[in-house]
Amino acid sequence: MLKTSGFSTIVALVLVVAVVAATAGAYVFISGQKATASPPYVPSSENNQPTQENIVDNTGNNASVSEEMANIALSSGTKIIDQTGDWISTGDQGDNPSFYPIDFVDIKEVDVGVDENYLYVKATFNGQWPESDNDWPSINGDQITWTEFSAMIDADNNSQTGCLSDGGTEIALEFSMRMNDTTGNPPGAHHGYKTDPSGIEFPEENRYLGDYDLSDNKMIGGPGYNYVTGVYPLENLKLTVGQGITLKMKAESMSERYNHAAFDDMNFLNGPSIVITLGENKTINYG
Ligand SMILES: [Ca+2]
Ligand SMILES: [Ca+2]
Repeated sequence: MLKTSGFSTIVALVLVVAVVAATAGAYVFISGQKATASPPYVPSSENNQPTQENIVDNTGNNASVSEEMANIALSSGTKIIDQTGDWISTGDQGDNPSFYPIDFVDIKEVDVGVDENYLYVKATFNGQWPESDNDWPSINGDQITWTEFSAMIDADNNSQTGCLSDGGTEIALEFSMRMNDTTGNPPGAHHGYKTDPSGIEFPEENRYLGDYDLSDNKMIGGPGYNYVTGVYPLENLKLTVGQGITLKMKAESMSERYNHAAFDDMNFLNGPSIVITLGENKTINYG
């Protein structure tokens, strides 16, 4: 029989604790649930510039980012508060003539934070995104099928440079969810970001050279939550802490009848400019 001294038992226990801690560190913690860690930055197959190696390596680590890390950066960042029930008409043909008050399309607050490696953007809505296909509302017999939040960044505060169709933006961050869609993680939920405007305005999918689809990675928030949080390497975005940027944001949804069943605009189409300094602890009442 193997005899184990008290000392070696302690050593063994310490080793076990260390291994468990190291393993836990390799997971992304999302709302108390463990999700297996894959590097959250994966370029889409359509566009390989820059390469996946660049994306994983250019921050100096494997990009295992927890929601807790995001919340620390966001809590010392900039908070932009939006009204609720502030629907607008875009003037497009596909507009719903009387917008549906879909609470999960209604932006309530956007938080922007940075640490030395990442930009964090969290959008909070007035209600939670559908958790499953059965949760998508039908209003007056019109089935809602899609929702999207976008944050466009005019990184040089010049509306005449960048993607002119997006208002002179150099970066586009996008979160969306579609009914009856089995792809994405969780199913139906997609997020990603675009960089390096090409100068081509149409077709729309050619507007940016850098196109990163993060949908294979577990979304922070999203389905079943009233928020979505995105994490982006500052180096890929060519942004630095302390830089002043202009934000243009919107949330919109589609139904079986309307291209815009509801539309909440935070300066994407109209309204006062939202100019922030990355890393500044400040509250802005957008109104
Ligand atoms: Ca709103
Ligand atoms: Ca610009």
